[in-house]
Amino acid sequence: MMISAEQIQEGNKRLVDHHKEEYKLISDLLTHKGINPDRTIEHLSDFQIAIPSWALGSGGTRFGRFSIGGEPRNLQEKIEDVGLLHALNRSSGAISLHIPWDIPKDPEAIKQKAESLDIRFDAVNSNTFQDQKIQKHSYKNGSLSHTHSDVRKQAVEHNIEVIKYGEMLGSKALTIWLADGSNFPGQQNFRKAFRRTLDSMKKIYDELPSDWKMLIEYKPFEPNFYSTVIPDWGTSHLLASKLGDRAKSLVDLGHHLPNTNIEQIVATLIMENKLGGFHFNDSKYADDDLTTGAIKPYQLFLIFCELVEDLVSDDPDHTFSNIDWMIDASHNVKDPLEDLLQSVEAIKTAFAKSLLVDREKLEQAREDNDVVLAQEILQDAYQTDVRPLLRESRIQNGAAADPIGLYRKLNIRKSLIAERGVDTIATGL
Ligand code: PSV
Ligand code: MN
Repeated sequence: MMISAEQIQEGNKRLVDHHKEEYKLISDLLTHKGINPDRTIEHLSDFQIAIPSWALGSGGTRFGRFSIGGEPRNLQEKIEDVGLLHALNRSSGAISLHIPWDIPKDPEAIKQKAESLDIRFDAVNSNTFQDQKIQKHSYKNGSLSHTHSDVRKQAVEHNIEVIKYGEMLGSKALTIWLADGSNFPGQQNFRKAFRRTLDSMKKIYDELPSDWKMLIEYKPFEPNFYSTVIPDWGTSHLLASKLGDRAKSLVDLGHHLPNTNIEQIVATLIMENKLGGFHFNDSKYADDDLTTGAIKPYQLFLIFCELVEDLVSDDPDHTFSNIDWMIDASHNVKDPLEDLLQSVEAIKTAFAKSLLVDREKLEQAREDNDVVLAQEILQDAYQTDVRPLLRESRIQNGAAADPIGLYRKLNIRKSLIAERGVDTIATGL
């Protein structure tokens, strides 16, 4: 199923007049502050956030899974779902595939389908955290860090195979997230596990096409509860530094212990030119995979303040455009498409607010150790209602003024259920 340009226009009609009034207010406010509204809209329009192929169905926990109905049955349908999101917000123009859940059996047809919906292929993800039926060795005790060389070899070969699939579709990055680690003290030799992981990663890095990046994700716990081989940004950064320029760290918001200062991590990685990928979600406790911005929107804003620092300074070598942005969430009770629309909106809201920070004044306040003023400057941007800016960017790009409103008005989920059935289950976590 597809949403036509006419349906979008029709849906926007009744909202446009009121929007114009609201947009005028904010564009006057920005101009008054010396910020160019058109440039801000341009930044917003350029910013695309990839949708992970595994977030299009209802996720589950180890206690249960409640299907939403009409879940995509194959890769074609997953791409169609991303096409629906992109038609509604024009900000979801990329999909990130997970192998072997999404092996493209007919890569040409898959590519064409994506092209027809204006969707490109973001980073490809390998999976050495689950055993597949046809696989020889088990990953129960690890993959790239395993004590046995034949298991490591299998995991390395899998990653190289993932690169090959990515190449067929035009991806430019491989994301590695390892479940490797240990559940009990004494179980694993930390140093040996690190060295084995590095050695395996070197073998994968050697096979990385010259215009590709290797993104190394870190996570402090789960599924292992005592230690993980790549627990934090420092370890990810260490591996990336030892591997080479094209290896970078990937920050997943859910992969930090509560209250970690993620914005500071972001600042350091950008400073070292080692931030390559970003996974958005939100959490109260750990890797909760909740809708981005649902719990800690101010933290998200502060993170964006760091992310955009070199973008707003018009530094031609800025990191921002070279980062792979992706939502990494799971939807246990919401319609996944509605949840993804909410996440994109929250991400762009934080992004837009971060663009409103008066950087010059902030820097001066910092130099003067004027703590109160520095906080006021951040709050001034954070408290601004940027929704009309986001709406204007969508309208200019032919998207829906109110994506969730239109999704509901068009009864998309009902149509998907009619087309695909109630009992469909999408591959993924
Ligand atoms: C597991 O925590 C995880 O959410 C990682 O963040 C990966 O990016 C994702 O699963 C898919 O492998
Ligand atoms: Mn992730």
